[in-house]
Amino acid sequence: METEEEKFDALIDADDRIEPTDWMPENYRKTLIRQIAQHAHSEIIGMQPEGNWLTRAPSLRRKAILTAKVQDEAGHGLYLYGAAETLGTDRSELLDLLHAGRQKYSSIFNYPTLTWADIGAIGWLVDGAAIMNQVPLCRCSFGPYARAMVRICKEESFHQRQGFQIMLTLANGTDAQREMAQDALNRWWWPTVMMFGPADADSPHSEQNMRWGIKRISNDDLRQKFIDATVPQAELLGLTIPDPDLHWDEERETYDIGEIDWDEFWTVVGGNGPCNDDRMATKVGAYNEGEWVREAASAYAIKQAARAKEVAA
Ligand code: BYC
Repeated sequence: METEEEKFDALIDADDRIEPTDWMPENYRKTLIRQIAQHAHSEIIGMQPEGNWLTRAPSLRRKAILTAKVQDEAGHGLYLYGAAETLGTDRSELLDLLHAGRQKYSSIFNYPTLTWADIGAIGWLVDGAAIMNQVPLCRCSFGPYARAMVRICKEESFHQRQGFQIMLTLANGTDAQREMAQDALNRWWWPTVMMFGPADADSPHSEQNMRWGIKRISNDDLRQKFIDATVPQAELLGLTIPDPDLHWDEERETYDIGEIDWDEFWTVVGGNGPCNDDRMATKVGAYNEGEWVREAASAYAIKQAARAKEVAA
């Protein structure tokens, strides 16, 4: 008779989905909780750099669009916490781990948004990178994560376009606007390139995650796809990517880039980037201020449960 592990391996080999009620190896479950939680936390913390410009958007239309985008990120966080909960964990547990610094969120959100052009650069570059990473996750072997990603990717695609449109407007505007757009590209380019994670050779989780069908494309291959898609977009904008070594490699038929500053990446991941302390203080502060909402919601739920019991009796 087939063991549970053999059944699981057969599903993975057949490229089928694993569902929450299926048996799964403990490390598969833990890896997914780690990745989905990190992803959910990134969506929620990612609201901060953009939220910073909600009150200063240059027009009512831009403000409405940005508000909708930031709300979308909150929704993504909620779908993802929901997906993680199907693995037997609890959202409040995951938040405790984040607040205690024991779970990560994406390095990219530890950089400041200094001008309005940063909102364009985030949409264009950061959401562009996120889509590149997340489209293959729609085929992830764990059903609830894969299904959550389908809707998230549709919304991210709209976000990317609104970011590019902001950059296009600035790039075709006054000299000061063009300079602002170039400055934002200068500051966001390398952190976005780093977002895909360490080089394959230095990525401890990649091999196993690829075998389990959690990751479908490696960090380096996704990074390359992003660069190849984005360089022509920068050319269309008339902006210069801040990498003197960037060039088209005739033989490989792809762009080669200069050295990535991995020290900077690990410094930011390690909690010492420009905004790490600020992001966490804001997040923990908001959570603590929301205590009364959680108390009210749970008092209401207890009351409803008691009423349902009375009716049933
Ligand atoms: N930042 O072996 P590796 C968004 C960590 S939100 C921080 O390659 P893995 C958006 C990694 O966790 C974007 N840490 O790991 C929202 C691991 O550390 P631990 C978020 C990073 O898991 C609002 C160690 O480095 N997207 O789209 O195989 C507005 C070794 O790495 C980072 C996701 O979360 C990083 N950038 O691959 C706009 C997508 N990179 O856990 C946009 C889902 C690596 O061992 N996640 N680390 O302590 C993934 O696809 C994968 O988890 C990663 C890393 C590619 C990120």
